[in-house]
Amino acid sequence: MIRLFVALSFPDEIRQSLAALCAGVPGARWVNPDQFHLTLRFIGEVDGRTARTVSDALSTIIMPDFDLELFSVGTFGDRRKANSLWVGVRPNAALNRLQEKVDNAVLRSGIAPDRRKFAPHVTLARLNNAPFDRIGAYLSHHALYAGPRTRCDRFTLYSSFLSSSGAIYTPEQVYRLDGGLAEDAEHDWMADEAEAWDQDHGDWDKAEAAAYGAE
Ligand code: 2AM
Repeated sequence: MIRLFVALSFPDEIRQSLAALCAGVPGARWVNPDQFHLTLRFIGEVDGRTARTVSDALSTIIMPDFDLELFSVGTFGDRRKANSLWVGVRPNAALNRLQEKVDNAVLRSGIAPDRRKFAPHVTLARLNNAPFDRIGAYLSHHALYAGPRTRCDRFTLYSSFLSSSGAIYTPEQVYRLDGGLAEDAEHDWMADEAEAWDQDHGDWDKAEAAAYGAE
């Protein structure tokens, strides 16, 4: 099984700009700049075959490139007990359209709907009992933060590995918005995973095919 999500990754210019925001809240666990991303759809644990189906569905997405601007900061969780600190996005119809296309592709692959409304954000830190007044000061100080404008022409299927020092995100496949696959995915896990799955379940597939009278 593999834990997956679909997200936008960012160029170095944006990572550096976000990294500069990662200070000033005692006890915050700041995200490593390599790991910054904007989640379009969390998928969760799937087997190799489902992963391949999801990836095939994602590869059919085509739409024009668009610009994105990160803007302002906020928290999730109770007002007095925030659990994460994030950067938001200036309202962006094209980003919402991409999110809908990704969501539809994931649903078509048989993954359960995500009931939460899309709230585009880039998590900067996880918080655990951070002082309320320091969070308030941080939010006021960075309320008008505006990241460099960036062109989005691709999105990424990531795996997430939960280690003792936190989650490690790995880009597994990169999809260009013009419909092509980018060359810079880290490794061809889907072929490996899917092959392992097929080896484990091949006999079952054949038995099922026979039961349904297939050739
Ligand atoms: P977050 O940054 O706000 O925590 C990988 O876990 C990515 O998927 C994170 O960006 C996380 O958002 C997002 N995500 C959305 N729903 C999730 C869920 N139910 N469990 C874990 N991560 C989720």
